[in-house]
This record gives sequence, C-alpha cells and structure tokens, in this order.
Amino acid sequence: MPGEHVNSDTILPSMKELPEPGVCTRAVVRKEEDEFIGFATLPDQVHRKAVRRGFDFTLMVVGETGLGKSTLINKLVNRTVSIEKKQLEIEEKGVRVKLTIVDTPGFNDAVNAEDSWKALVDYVDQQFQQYYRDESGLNRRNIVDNRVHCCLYFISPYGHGLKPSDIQVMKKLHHKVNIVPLLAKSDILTKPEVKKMKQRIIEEIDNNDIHIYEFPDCDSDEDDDFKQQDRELKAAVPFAVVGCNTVVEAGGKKIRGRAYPWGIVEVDNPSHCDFVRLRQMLISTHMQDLKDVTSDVHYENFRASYIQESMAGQQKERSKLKRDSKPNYDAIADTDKLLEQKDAEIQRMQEMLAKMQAQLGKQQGQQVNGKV
Ligand SMILES: Nc1nc2c(ncn2[C@@H]2O[C@H](COP(=O)(O)OP(=O)(O)OP(=O)(O)O)[C@@H](O)[C@H]2O)c(=O)[nH]1
Ligand SMILES: [Mg+2]
Repeated sequence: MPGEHVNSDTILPSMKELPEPGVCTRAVVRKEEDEFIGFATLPDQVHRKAVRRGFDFTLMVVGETGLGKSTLINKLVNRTVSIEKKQLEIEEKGVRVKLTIVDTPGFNDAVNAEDSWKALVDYVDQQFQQYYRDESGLNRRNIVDNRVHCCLYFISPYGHGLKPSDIQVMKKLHHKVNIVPLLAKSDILTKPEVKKMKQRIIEEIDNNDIHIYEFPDCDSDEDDDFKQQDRELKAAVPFAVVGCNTVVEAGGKKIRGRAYPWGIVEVDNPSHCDFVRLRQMLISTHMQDLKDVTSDVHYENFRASYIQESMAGQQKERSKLKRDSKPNYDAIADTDKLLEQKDAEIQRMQEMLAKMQAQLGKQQGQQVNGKV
C-alpha cells in the first residue's frame, strides 16, 4: 500500500552508512589557487541537485514460496497472494530516499512457475512502459521512477542448488532487472554447508548462462579498506540471509535473531549471515550503480525493442491498409454483371410498355371509328 510505514529497521535500519555529502568528489587534477576557474564546485552542485530531487529506489523480492521473502522485508502475513507494493520515505542528513518494496507471491517448482514469471515480467515491463510514456509526455521534469532497480532472488537452502523453476524464472528476468541472488534461511545450514551451497549456486548460474547483477570494479585509487570490503562483498554472493520479525534477549541485550535451543542466530551479525553486507550494498554502496544499470542497460533494451515492436505494428497496419484499399476486381466484375442484367430488364420492360401503349392506341382508334 503506498505510503504505508514499513519498519525500516529490517531492510534499512539506518541510512548512517550513506556517504557524507561530497565524499564521492575527488579532485584529480589540482589547479593552483590563482588558476582557479570555478568548476571544482560542480560535484557539489550535482550533489545538491540530486539531494533536492531525492532518490527513487525499487526493490523486488522473488522466489519459491515460504523462503522468508515477506519476513525479510518485514511483512507480518503468512502468505503473499498477489504482487504488493510498499513504500516508505526515509530521510537522513537531508538526503531523501523513496524506497518501494515489491513483495511477490512465491511459486512452487511443480505448480505455478510459469504463471509466476509471467506476472513478474509483466510487472517489470509495465513499470518500463509507464516510464517510457512519462518520458515522452509533456511533464518530463517530475517523472516518478518506479522501474524495478533490483530483484532479490531467494534460493532454497533445502535443495542442492538451483531448481528448474529458479533457472526458468531467472532467465526470464535477467535481461530486464538486476538480479541479486540470496541463499534463503541460511540458519538451517552449517557454515561449511553454506560455503558449498554458495559455490554450487554460482557454478549453476554460470553453467546456465544466467546474468546476475555484476558488481562494478572498484577504483584503483581507493584505499585498502574499501578494496578489502569490496572483495568481501563480491565473494559473499549469493548472500546468505536470515530473516526474522522477533527480537530476543541475550545477555541483557536485545538482538534481532532466531533463538534455537543451542543459541541465537543473529541477523545483524556478519559472522552469522550476510544480511548486513546485503543492506550496506543496497543502501550505501551500490544503490546508484543499480539505478544506472537499470537505466542504461535494462531500460534501454526495453526501449529499443518497444520502439521496434511498435514500428513493426504500424508497418503491419499500413500493409493491411494497402491490401484492403487495392481495387477488388472480382467485386467490380460482379457489379458490372449486375448492372448489365438490370439494363436488360429495364430494356425489356420499356419494350413491353411500348407494346402495351401501341395496343392501347390501336383499341382506342377502333372504338373511335366504330362510333363514327
Ligand atoms: N529458519 C528460518 N525460517 C524463516 C526465515 N525467514 C522466514 N522464516 C519462516 O518461514 C516461514 C515463511 O516465511 P514468509 O516470509 O512468509 O515466506 P515467503 O517467502 O514470503 O512466502 P510466500 O509469500 O508464500 O512466497 C515463516 O514461518 C517464517 O517465520 C529464516 O531466515 N530462517
Ligand atoms: Mg510472502
């Protein structure tokens, strides 16, 4: 439901990790003070403008039923039956982000994978179409960007890697949206099992030629900590996640996690699962890149084929028009024949009329002669 408040602690506990204003601006060539022209403030200007406009970001969760999609995005219902949209606005240090989370009903390997991918593909396409219409309309300044920027794809921890339905659904989506694969409910697996499962999933993704979101390389002039963090992030894919809506107490501290007889699996503990890495990636480090790839690659693909399809449609209409409007010789021949028949009939009637008149004239002449 638009505008509904979602507990941002789950997917977005804080926007603290967002870079400080101006952090991303690096001076590459330093000019002397007396040579100062003024364009050095350009990044700040761009930054201010972007901040004023705010950011639209749409996240979609997809996967088999019961893998914890709704739980991860903090939705307290048992089953999702239709595609549902939740929106929340977050503001931190004057930076506004309008986050839309699209929760989708899970599918089942045997039953409804096909129906599901159709509904998902339709949803993504509809957002592209809407954007295309808005972009071609008069009020292009205030377009709301509802395009899906990232699809969190949940993979079951119970199987041995990808299921046929996963391959099918991912292949239908991968050219339309940035897929970030997740290993769902990773608390049911041991550490070595998680490692094995991750390797297997990545191998299967490669073997099946599935294109997931590719993390950009980090700049060579970044500091070592950042480079290390980037390496860890890439190595963590598919992110092993644990979802829960409960807060448990441990040692006097309130912790978001799942309590088991042997201990607590902490959602926000990076040594227990990759949830924090995922959140950091989505919110603080890769949000803009996900938006850029959506806009420059996926939307451009859509736009090109959409224009081509509409042109092909128009061409078809025109050739249909040509076929329809060319002279129909058979029909003309039929009409000519009909006209000839009518003429002959009129001719016959006129002859009959003349005969009758002649006969009438004759009779009248005889009567006149008789009287006389
Ligand atoms: N062990 C474990 N259970 C989880 C986890 N996340 C969710 N669950 C449980 O799994 C069940 C299903 O969770 P949902 O969030 O409704 O799953 P879903 O993917 O939204 O399901 P559909 O809407 O049917 O597609 C619930 O009982 C959750 O409490 C997790 O990380 N680990
Ligand atoms: Mg659900």
